[in-house]
Amino acid sequence: MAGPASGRLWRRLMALAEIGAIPGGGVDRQALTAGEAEAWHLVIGWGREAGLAPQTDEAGNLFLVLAGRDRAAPPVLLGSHLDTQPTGGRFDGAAGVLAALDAVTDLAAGGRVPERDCIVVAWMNEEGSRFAPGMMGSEAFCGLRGLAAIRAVRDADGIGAGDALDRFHAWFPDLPRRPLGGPVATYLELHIEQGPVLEAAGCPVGIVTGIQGKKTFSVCVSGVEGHAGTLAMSERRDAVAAFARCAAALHGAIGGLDPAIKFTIGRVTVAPNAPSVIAREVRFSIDLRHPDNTVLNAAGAWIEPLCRAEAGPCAVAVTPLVAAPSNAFDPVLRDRIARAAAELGIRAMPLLSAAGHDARHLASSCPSAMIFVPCRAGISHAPAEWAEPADLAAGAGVLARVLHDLAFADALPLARGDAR
Ligand code: HGY
Ligand code: MN
Ligand code: MN
Repeated sequence: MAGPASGRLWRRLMALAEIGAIPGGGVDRQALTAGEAEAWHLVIGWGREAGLAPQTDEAGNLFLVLAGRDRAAPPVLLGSHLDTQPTGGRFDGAAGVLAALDAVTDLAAGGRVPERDCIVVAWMNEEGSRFAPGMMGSEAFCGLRGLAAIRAVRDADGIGAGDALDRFHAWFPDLPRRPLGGPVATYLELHIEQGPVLEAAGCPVGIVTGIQGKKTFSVCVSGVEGHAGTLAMSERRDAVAAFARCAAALHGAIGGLDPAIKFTIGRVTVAPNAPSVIAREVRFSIDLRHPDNTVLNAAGAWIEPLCRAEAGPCAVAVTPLVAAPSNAFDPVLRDRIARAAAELGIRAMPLLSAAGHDARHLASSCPSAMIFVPCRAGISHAPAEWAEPADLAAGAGVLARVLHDLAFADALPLARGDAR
């Protein structure tokens, strides 16, 4: 399907990708930075052209509202996120926000007032790279993480998320605030797959069955500083040496547990990080994922004992950050997505999401579903991330068609077999 919307969607994606562009076609537009604010200005402008009213909330989420006939009815929300990893791609998050904007823009242009508000959303800090953990905006919206805990988190420069949020909001002094959270009728999110399945199957649209489970931790190994040239090896409490043993043991025991497990130590910070000083402290991240919650929980329970066993003379503190079980998206919505694809003559297939998304949290509050489009070789969280215009147009077309059903349905959630 290649209509004006697909041309507009692609042009906007490429324009948005200019904000925070890095060599190799990637994007560095991290949460609550001036870059993300610039992206907000651009997207708010496009929303205003379509007659959508911009709003934000205390958690720093962005909403673009198409007013419905019954303003008191729970709205339909659709979107994703505008923040990226430091070496992110042009499509992760942005494709979902802009496809949602395209669908609501076309709905508004149709001239028929929807039964309920239809709202484009961009969630705050989905990626969790500047402030960990990620998905702060959707967790706060769904009441899964308190604002005080979110505002207390600090980035690598010691800037608190709360201060960053207040500074960010100050860049939008006239943006109305909506109450945090509230009832939602249905949530939809389009996203690139960030995996190889759809491309390998030659299929332009994925109907996401659910998101695999995820646990993240922050681990602190504490030793004692010393002179690299004078302190005997037997006297040392070397935090880097202890970290190396912990990392090797964790990769051996958990990383090799079974083919479906994903175990990542992605961030390591050393203090004082000086070549001739025996390290006082090492903080490192753990990202653990598996589709089977029993395996995920068992592997997660091994982390602390394994680290303690390898720490030697150093101390270890393991802090759980995220514990998100595998979930299943709404079967009625998945069925509706399948029918919309069939009506448009677009091939679609079910698949599990290996990557995490805000939809996981919305699914705890309302019927939610995701539409995937392929990305080249499954590459994501890297500048080489790429999606084909035709696939994005196909996925956006399916999203728009399902939105149309949700916008004009007499009642939501949709019941199985609801006619269009
Ligand atoms: O980490 C994730 O799964 C997501 O892409 N932020
Ligand atoms: Mn994403
Ligand atoms: Mn991501």
